Amino acid sequence: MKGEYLRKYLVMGSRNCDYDPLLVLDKAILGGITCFQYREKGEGALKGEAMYSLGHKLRRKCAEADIPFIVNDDVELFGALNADGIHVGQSDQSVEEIRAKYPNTIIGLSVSNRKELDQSPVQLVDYLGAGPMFATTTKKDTKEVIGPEWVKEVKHLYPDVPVVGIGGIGPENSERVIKAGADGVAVISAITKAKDISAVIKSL
Ligand code: 3NM
Repeated sequence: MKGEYLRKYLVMGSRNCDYDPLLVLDKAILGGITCFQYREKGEGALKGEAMYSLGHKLRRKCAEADIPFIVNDDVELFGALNADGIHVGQSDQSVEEIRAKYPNTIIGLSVSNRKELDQSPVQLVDYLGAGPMFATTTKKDTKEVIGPEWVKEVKHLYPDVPVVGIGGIGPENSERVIKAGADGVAVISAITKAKDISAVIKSL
């Protein structure tokens, strides 16, 4: 995966939106996102048929706009939606298993500290998600805030692996993440909760 796809990476599920997620995605695509992750998580998250149905619609919009469509965690959903890639955390299905089954798909892996990085099969992934960069209330079980210095460390150790920062990122602090060496910023609430989604994406 080229690092430039990570530049403005919207992560989103129905729980993150105050109105129709399909409309939010439309606005975000118009605003200039470069990648999308369907992350159907949190209290009241859709399950089963409702999750698949929304996933299909979001997937179609990304395909039409030529934006990579990544699914969070759920390998079955990833397969059913014919997604471009899957993003996993440290305690999800192992990268080795996913790579063995899907040699050519995009795999992203979250790394929140040096210990996690050292135990990760970095050679098998297409990009790393580094976070949380800043405090966030969007995800309840985040690891300790580690800050943009973490991006610098990851890039120093793996200069050729694309890295996207995540966690508490918005227009006011995205520059710090990029200046630390990130290929891009992954954002939920700063985009999904914005009054003017286009303006926020432009200023990221
Ligand atoms: N992963 P917001 S932080 C999904 O640190 C997620 O790995 C994180 O939401 C990590 O942009 C996070 O609203 C939530 O802060 C990001």
